[in-house]
Amino acid sequence: MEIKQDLPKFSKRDFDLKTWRLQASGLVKEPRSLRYDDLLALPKVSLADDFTCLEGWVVKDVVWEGVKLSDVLGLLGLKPEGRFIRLAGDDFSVVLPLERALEETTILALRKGGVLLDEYHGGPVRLVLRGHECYESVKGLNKLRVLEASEEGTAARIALSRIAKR
Ligand SMILES: Nc1nc2c(c(=O)[nH]1)N[C@H]1C(S)=C(S)[C@@H](COP(=O)(O)O)O[C@H]1N2
Ligand SMILES: [Mo]
Repeated sequence: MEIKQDLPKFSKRDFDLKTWRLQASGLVKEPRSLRYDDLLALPKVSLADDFTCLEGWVVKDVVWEGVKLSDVLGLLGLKPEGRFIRLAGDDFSVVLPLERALEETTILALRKGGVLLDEYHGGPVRLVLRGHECYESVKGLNKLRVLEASEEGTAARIALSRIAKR
């Protein structure tokens, strides 16, 4: 396993914090778009973990800071029928059971290594969870949808097809 000093830069996704929104839909009491400032108003948490990609590299002890997904869902209110959640960027999505989404260590990261997430590392908001698969760390997260039944996200397929091409 190759040890990298920092997460590699794969692609650039531009964003503007003033117009950025996290669109929330599905089984929430108050479906609405959250602004970056709504996230900044929540309590900050941090999480340190090795980041291991299935393609065979690891970055040791990446320190993420952000807000708990459970606090974000607290702003929206969950309907009792909700069992799963889809978390997505423009082109990439994962579906998690709500129990996993509500864990203390499931965060929407805003910073990595003390620095605001930039357009190369999935800014402004990136999903990070304890013990995740690399592809579960959705970069450029801007949509969430609470679901009654599970469905397939695109993340695993996209990430695994990259490996198959190598
Ligand atoms: N939106 C989006 N997020 C993504 C991916 C992607 O292709 N698109 N790839 C995932 C995979 S497989 C890895 S290893 C990491 C890479 O993170 P990095 O670009 O910060 O190095 O992002 C994850 N999140
Ligand atoms: Mo990966």
